[in-house]
Amino acid sequence: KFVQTNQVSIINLPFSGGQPKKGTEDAPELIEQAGVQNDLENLGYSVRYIQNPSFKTPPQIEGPSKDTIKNPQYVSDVCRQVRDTVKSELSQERLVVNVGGDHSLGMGTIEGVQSVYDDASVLWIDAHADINTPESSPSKNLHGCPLAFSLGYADPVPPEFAWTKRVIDEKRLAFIGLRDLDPQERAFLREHNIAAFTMHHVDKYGISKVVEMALEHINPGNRHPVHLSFDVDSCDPAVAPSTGTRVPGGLTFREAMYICEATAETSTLVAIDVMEVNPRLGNEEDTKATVNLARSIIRTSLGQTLL
Ligand code: Z70
Ligand code: MN
Ligand code: MN
Ligand code: MN
Repeated sequence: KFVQTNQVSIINLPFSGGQPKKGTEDAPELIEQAGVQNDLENLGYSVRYIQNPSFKTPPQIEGPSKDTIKNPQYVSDVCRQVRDTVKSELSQERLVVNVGGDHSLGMGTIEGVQSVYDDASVLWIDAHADINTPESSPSKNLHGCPLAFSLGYADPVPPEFAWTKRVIDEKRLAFIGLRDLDPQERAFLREHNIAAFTMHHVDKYGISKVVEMALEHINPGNRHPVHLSFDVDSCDPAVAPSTGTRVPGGLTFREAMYICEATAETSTLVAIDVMEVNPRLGNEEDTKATVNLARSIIRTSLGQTLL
């Protein structure tokens, strides 16, 4: 174990600036109200909650421009604060649970984790690879770009993101759940030989083999701390209906839990992100199901279903 204590910091990240749909800023509060603190206390953890209410409001309206990334200063400012908070909590030998918010926050959580555990592996569970550079991004939404910053692919780096660094190596990164890739994303995955397991691989090998291959690739012998970054759109829209980009043919609820359980079993987890829940999308039942999924991802990754 890399974290010896039973202390967990849950960092609420109410933020939607990395994509165009309002609503992901409402998710942390609803996930908190679902009873996550109680879940973790029942597992023997002591929980500290960190709120970031200021993330909800853009500091100023940034001019819409068709050819450049959206809200760069807002996303940058928030992600830099996220990096610092994650770093500070991990430095106190606590586990960190980051509750988003949209997945642009990942550039902040990754840098925060890497600043304390610089050989940590990243397991990215997503329908998307989120590895576009600002230039390659067809949508210009920054939630499609966090990994390009963490891998140092953005060239040129937009001035707002000059603080980002190449903090992870490709051999410490694996994906599960991919099924919606842009052309340059596919090129990066191939060119750099990144362990990318699509839904086709989940069908072909089954989830247990895929998770085994992914973890063996990024974390041979369980010698590295693991950062699990979970975008709920990796799951099928039937399981995670309230999310901004629903892509058919995703993970079942059990496949998602299997990933969390297998990660928990390694005893190497230092940080989890749960991202892209948007309670304003879908009906009340949809929102309940998606919030409940997020709650299950958190408690299962922290050992709920292990003997
Ligand atoms: C696309 C882009 C994305 C989430 C959509 C989509 C990225 N590759 N990520 N929804 N969560 O815009 O770059
Ligand atoms: Mn994502
Ligand atoms: Mn590193
Ligand atoms: Mn996604």
